[in-house]
Amino acid sequence: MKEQLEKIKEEALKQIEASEALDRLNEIRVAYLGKKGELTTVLKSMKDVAPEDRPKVGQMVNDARALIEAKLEETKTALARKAREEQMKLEVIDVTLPAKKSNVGHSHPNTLALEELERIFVGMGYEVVEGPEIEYDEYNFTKLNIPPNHPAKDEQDTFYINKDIVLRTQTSPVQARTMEKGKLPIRMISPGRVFRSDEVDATHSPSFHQVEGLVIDKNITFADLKGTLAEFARQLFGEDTKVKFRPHHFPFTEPSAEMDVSCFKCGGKGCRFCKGTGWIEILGCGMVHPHVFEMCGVDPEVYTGFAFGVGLERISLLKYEIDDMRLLYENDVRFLKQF
Ligand code: 2NL
Repeated sequence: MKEQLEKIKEEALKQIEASEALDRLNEIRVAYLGKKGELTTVLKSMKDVAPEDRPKVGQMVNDARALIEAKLEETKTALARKAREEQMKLEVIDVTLPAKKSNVGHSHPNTLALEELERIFVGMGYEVVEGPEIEYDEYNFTKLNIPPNHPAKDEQDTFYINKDIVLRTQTSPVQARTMEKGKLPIRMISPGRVFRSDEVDATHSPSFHQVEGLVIDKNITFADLKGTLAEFARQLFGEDTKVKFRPHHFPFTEPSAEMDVSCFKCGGKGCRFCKGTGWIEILGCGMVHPHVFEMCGVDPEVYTGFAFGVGLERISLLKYEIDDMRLLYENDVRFLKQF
């Protein structure tokens, strides 16, 4: 019986040492220590042992069991550690690999055009002032010499929040508010979103952007307007750009004009871009109407001034040769990346 026990013990230890997986250890445990395991079988045959030898044999069986269990436990720990080390090796992070490329956005053509306009006017000493997109009818129309029932209210039809409040149709209310504050002289541009109740097509949108300018001081004349806007055109479209002023009408300026620039594509000879005329219409402008001054608290006997308004989309479309305004509002990165 003693030899049998020794053999079982040796065989068990040998198998434990040779095992390479935790599953295998469990099989060994069942085979030796389980209910039908080899050691258990020995215990069951105790009845064949002489009564006086039973305690000794019992002790030997227990020792063998303890030894096998200890060996199993020790091997289990070693195998688990080895498995973990291998896992760590597999999961190691190579910090020298190139990083994932992050998707960087791109400035919108309107943003690029606005930054260019701001750069030019800030360079001439203008301040950039922004204001609310929802305005009182009074600031959007009345104070700009567009009284109730004026036909310009039809041309600039907009979205009414109620009978007194509208989505602004121009950024001039920002300038009216600046004049009211009474700090003169003024040299400002007011860029921002404006609204008109227009159908969407290649050149119209119910929401677009405007940059208006306003200069008020003593002795400001139409010559200042022409000189300033000619310089603006040269900086925006190139040193050789010529400008031309055509008489026009705006309710808030008198006299008023539209300014054309010589076509920067053909240099004024006439091409597809300028529809054969050699000129491209750029902005509206004029001398601030004395009635506007009065309604905004500026004394027209002391001060004069000029104002102008540019459609920002018009500049982006021209500058970047885009032929449909709708492309500006579709948020397609493939389009945006081109500029
Ligand atoms: C256009 C024409 C213009 C103004 C805007 C203005 C503002 C004040 C007083 C007087 Cl507070 N005038 N703004 C003047 C002339 C023309 O815009 O066609 N814009 C796209």
